[in-house]
Amino acid sequence: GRFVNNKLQDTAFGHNAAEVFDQIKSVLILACGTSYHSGLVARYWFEKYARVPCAIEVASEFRYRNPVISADTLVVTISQSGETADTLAALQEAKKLGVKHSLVICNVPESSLVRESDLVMMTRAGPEIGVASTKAFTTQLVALLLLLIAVGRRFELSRELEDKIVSELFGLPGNIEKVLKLDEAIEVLSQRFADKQNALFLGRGTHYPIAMEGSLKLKEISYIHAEAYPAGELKHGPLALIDAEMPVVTVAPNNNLLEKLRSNIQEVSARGGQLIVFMDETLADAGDENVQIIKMPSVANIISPIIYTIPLQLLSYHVAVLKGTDVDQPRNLAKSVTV
Ligand code: F1P
Repeated sequence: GRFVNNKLQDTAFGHNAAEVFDQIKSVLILACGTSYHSGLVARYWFEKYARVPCAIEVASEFRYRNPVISADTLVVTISQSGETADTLAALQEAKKLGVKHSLVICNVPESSLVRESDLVMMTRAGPEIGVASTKAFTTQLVALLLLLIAVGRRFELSRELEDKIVSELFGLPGNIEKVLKLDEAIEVLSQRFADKQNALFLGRGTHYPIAMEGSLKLKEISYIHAEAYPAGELKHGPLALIDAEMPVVTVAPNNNLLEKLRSNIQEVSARGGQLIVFMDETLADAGDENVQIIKMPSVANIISPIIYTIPLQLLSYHVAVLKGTDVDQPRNLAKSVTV
């Protein structure tokens, strides 16, 4: 019942959702870990496509800051488990500060965050067996696109873009199937990482948080130290780290980005660095022997963060398997951090 005649219903978020969405003037997203990264993508979407003022903070810091927050803000928490203590505490802090409306994007119906929130969007990603969040992340992104429609309609999201998002979402399974076919190529690529101590991930715009998520996955399951930077920040410090021992993974779906990345590519290549670029199959190669290109299916910008997440998850998986680490139960980590 979420869609009637291809139009998303407000009630997908709860019976009083329309009333809440009509009142809000801005969105504040609070989440931890992987869920924070999906929120970061959503901030780009909300502001870029619908001009919805959107802020985001890691939930674990929110209550230590005495933030200025207005009552007509919609607080959106994102959590796979619904039990992350810092996210729950942040929601409670926001309510103490006078916020009236809250919505949770969550995978567990009977969880604390669901109980504490006015509106609920269940992700239905199925049980996450491994500790590191993967399908929950891509599903959160889908839920956030639906929220973009519901809230964005009240701001500046055009009807045309709304229809485009809906049709791209219906086409998503087919595109994901195509990306999964890259599995073998990514397995081969993973050999370049197995003996490395460090890696860098670069992205721009909505793909910067995807680079962050790629680096978090590599850390979590293969224990390789990885950092993500916005592509433009490379020359402001991290370039000093580049040598043959530092693979640089770049998420560069569109031409505009690839053009701007050419100087990055040269900078890395000149220092003997290995560059791995995930890019749209329709674009021309960078043409450099130190650059390995993985060609991705050509997809609309709006859904490309979902599509580009998958090869990065596969990369971490194959590196972890090669290194013999426990993919499902990484050392020191818990499925939900309840303290
Ligand atoms: C947040 C999170 C996960 C991470 C690990 C620890 O959990 O940081 O993203 O992979 O499981 O917790 P949640 O609030 O999304 O359940």
